[in-house]
Amino acid sequence: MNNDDLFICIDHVGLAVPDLDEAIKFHTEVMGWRVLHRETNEEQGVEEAMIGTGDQLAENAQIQLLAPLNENSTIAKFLAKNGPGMQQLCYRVADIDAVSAKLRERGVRLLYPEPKTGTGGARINFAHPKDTGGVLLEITQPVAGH
Ligand code: CMX
Repeated sequence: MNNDDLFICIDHVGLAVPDLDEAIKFHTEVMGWRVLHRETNEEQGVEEAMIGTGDQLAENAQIQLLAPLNENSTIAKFLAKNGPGMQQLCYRVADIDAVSAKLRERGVRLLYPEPKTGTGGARINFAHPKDTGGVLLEITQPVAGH
């Protein structure tokens, strides 16, 4: 990794789905991906699964399946407006505090003043699609060892 690089790689692409079990079935049985991790994140209002290849989270690029936990969920709102589909792109970073500072310095507004907790305990934040050319951009610092 070059010292000037902000990002390590694409960590995952997030897909909004109405039903997590059905989406897992399609992406494993038809697409041949593997479920690497599954959890409920109350704060984000989602039931989610990370699918991909390899043996553990954040080993390779992943697909995150995101189903709404309730009707107030960001994902419920997204599904009502757009239907199922790509909701976010997520870049992996080594130091989210340093990258957040750099992005803010360059005029990109992040949604949260401090990182929140994402998949598998990762530290996450988001840049609003209005600041990033129409793509909801997440940045994630996975837990060391994942
Ligand atoms: N991708 C691209 N554009 C999007 C978008 C998305 N996912 N979500 C909203 N937008 C656009 C809308 O199209 C709309 O544009 P126009 O004004 O041109 O019509 C504008 O943003 C506002 O849309 P909205 O429906 O009113 O949405 P909100 O402002 O209520 O919410 C956002 C947008 C980004 C603040 C909200 O989705 C958010 O807080 N996201 C971050 C948290 C999150 O996504 N959590 C779930 C995943 C958890 C995880 O990854 O772990």
